[in-house]
Amino acid sequence: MEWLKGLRKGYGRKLVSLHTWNGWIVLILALTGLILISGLWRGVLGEVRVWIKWAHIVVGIISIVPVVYYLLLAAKHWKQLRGKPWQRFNVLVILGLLLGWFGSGIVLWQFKAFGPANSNIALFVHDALTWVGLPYIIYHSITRLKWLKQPQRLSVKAPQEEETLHPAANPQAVYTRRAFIKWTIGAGLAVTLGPSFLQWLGRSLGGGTGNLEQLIENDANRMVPPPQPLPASAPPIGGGSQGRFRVYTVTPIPQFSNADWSFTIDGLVENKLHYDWERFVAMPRVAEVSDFHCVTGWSVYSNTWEGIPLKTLLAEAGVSDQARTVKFYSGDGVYTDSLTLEQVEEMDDVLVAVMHDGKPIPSDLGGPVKLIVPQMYAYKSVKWLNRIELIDGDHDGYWIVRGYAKDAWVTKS
Ligand SMILES: Nc1nc2c(c(=O)[nH]1)N[C@H]1C(S)=C(S)[C@@H](COP(=O)(O)O)O[C@H]1N2
Ligand SMILES: [Mo]
Repeated sequence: MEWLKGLRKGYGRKLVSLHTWNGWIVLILALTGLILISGLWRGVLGEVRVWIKWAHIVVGIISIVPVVYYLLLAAKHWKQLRGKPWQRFNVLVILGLLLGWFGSGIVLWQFKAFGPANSNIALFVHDALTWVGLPYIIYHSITRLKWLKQPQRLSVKAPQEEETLHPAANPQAVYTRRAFIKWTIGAGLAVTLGPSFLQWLGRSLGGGTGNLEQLIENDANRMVPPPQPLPASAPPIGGGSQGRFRVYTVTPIPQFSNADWSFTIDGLVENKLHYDWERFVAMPRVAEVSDFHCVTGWSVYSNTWEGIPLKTLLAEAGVSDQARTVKFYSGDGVYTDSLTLEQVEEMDDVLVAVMHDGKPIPSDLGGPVKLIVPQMYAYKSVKWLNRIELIDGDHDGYWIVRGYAKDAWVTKS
C-alpha cells in the first residue's frame, strides 16, 4: 500500500498548489478588473489602461487551466469531502464563480462577434458575480488565514482564567471566539459593500432613464438661448431612452458658456465655417432615434437625438477633392476621432447633436454638442465636439491609438 500513500501525497500537494495558483490568478483578476471599472483611472492611466485590460483578458483565459486541472481531480476530492457539506458548498461556489466569470468574460472580450445585446447580459453577469464572489472570496481568504486558525495567538492575556489561553483545555471557548471573528468579518463586508451593491442592482435592473435626470440637473454648461426642441423631440419619438449612460471622460469634464464656446469647420474645405452659439443653435435640426453602444458592454437604447446632420454641415462647407478624412476634435483639448469620407458617404444618420430626448445634452454627456454615430461603437461619438477638420491623410483617434479597433462598426443583429 506504499504506492497509494505516495499517490495520495502527490494528490494532496497538487490540490494545494492548484489552490495557491487559483488564489493568485483571482487576485490579479480582481485588481485589474477593479481598476478597469473605476472611472477615475480612465484619464489617469490612458495607454496603461489598455495594457491592464489585456492583462485581465490574458490572465482570465489562463484561469481556465487550474479549473480544468481541478475538474480532473474533482471526483476524488468530492469523495474526500463526504460529510463536509460546507467545504462541498465552497467548492461549488468557487467553480460556479470561475466558470461564470470565464464565460461572460469571453463574451465581453469578443463583444463584436456576440453583439451588443449579449454583451449587455455578459456585463451584468460579470458584475453580479464580482459583487457576490469577490466578498465571498475575501471572506474565505481572511477566515482561513493562519492567525485565525491559531486562536491562541489572538488571546489577550486573560487575567484569571487559565483555560482561555489554552484552546485544548477549553475548545468551546476557542470555537466561539473564532465564530465571533468570522461573523464580525462577514458583517463588516456586508456593511461596507452592501449599500453599493444594492445601488448597482437597482441601476442594473431598474431600466428606464437611470441617472439622466441627475446629469441634466448637474449640467454645468451655460449656453443661451437653450435649444428649442422639435415636436419630434418633445415628447421624444423614441419614447425616452432606456438604460444608463456611464459618464466617460479622459479629462476633467469641460464646461462652456457663450463666451468660450465656438464651432469650426476647416481644413480642406471651400468655405471655412465658424459659428458662435447663437448662430449654431439657430440652424435647422432633425430628430432621430438610435441605440448607443459602448465596447465595454453597456448600451443605452432608443435615444432621440436632435441635431444637424453631419452631411449638411459638410455640404455647407464644401469638401475639397483632396480631402479623405473628417477629423473631429473635442473641446476637452485631448480627445479626437475621425470618419473617412467614404464612411460618411455610407451613413445618413451621423448627427452633430445638441439635444437628447428633448433636453439639452448635459455637460457630463458631452454637451452642448456631441457627435452621434449610431452605426458605430460609442468611442466614435466625440463629446464636447467643437471642431471638424477635413484632412487628406488618415487619423487615428484617442482610443484607436490606445488599442481600440479602427473598425468601429456595430454588427447588426
Ligand atoms: N471627449 C470625449 N469623448 C468621448 C469619450 C471621452 O472620453 N472623451 N469617450 C467615448 C466613449 S468610449 C464612450 S462609450 C462615450 C460615452 O459617452 P457618455 O460619457 O456620454 O456616456 O463617449 C465617447 N466620446
Ligand atoms: Mo466606450
